[in-house]
Amino acid sequence: MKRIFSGLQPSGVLTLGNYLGALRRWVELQESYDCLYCIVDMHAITMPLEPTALRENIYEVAATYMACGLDPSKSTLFIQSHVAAHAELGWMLGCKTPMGWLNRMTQFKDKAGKDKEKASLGLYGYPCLQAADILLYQTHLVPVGEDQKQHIELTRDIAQSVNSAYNASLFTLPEPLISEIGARIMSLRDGNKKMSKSDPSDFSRINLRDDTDLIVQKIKKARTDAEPLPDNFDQLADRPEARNLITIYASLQGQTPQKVCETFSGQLFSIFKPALTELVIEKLEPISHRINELLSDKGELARHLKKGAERAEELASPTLRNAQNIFGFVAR
Ligand code: AQP
Repeated sequence: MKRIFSGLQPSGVLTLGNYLGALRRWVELQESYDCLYCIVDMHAITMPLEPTALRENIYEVAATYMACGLDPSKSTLFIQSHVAAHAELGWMLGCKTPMGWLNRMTQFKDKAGKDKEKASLGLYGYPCLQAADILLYQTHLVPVGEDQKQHIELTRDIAQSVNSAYNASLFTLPEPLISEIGARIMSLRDGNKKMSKSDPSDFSRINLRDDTDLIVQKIKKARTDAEPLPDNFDQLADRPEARNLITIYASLQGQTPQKVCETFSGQLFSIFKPALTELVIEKLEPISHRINELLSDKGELARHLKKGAERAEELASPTLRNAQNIFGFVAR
């Protein structure tokens, strides 16, 4: 059976972007693949984050995974730092990755901002740890949003260069798996910026745990324009905010954006926004309700995560040992 690996950072409350770009797809995939879904806490500390918030977020992400439909009896759900092989292989791959490759990564440029001198080494080396996450499990497919495509390509480059440097087939070359619709959900305040859980403005995103009132307010305040909606999605090329709201609707409704344009053709946002609000609430309310239920028993969540980590460790161990041997380390 082909293997899938993916992960989410517990860097905040998960958003509609995380759901549509990643989680929803993961749930479908668990029916036909051997899936490992990780809570990548070691990635989350590459940016400033309070320890108490991180701990809360980790449980919250675990509860969100399960509330969205990930089933611990079908998928391996675990916390990255519970499997030390991630850090070990991450370091080894970092030593084999030219800085020139890392310098091209747009995520580092976006997250480091203007003051690169203050960014951490961890943020710069993030893609090497991500490569380790994926390569440890001989992963075939990595379901991600569009924003992560570059990192998966880098993972392939690292795997290929290590395999050929040591003339060994140490790592399987993974492929990204990117949905056609919902792969890039944008901020509600700026249609050219990705919806992100760490954006300082809460009104830039819809969180999976937002209550009905907040969803109503956020969609009401979402930036749009005064033009009516066209009957053709392609005509929204220069209207990023309108394009984004149509994409969200289409993605949640399981329709093409073109079909949504046909339905709402000629309508203003005063008509479209309430329809979108209703749909978002209908889809997210059961999820947020279930998250709250699951969070009321953290012991149970921890038991699932422990079992997941045990399986992940078993799977990761042969690849790590092999890599250590090939690199020339002496076995203990
Ligand atoms: N806006 C988005 N649209 C579609 N997919 C998205 N993803 C994230 N944002 C969107 C997908 O969610 C998965 C996990 O992301 P992550 O937590 O590892 O980090 P990220 O991509 O950097 O996501 P965020 O929400 O923007 O986190 P912060 O703010 O901490 O950086 C990935 O598959 C990603 O593609």
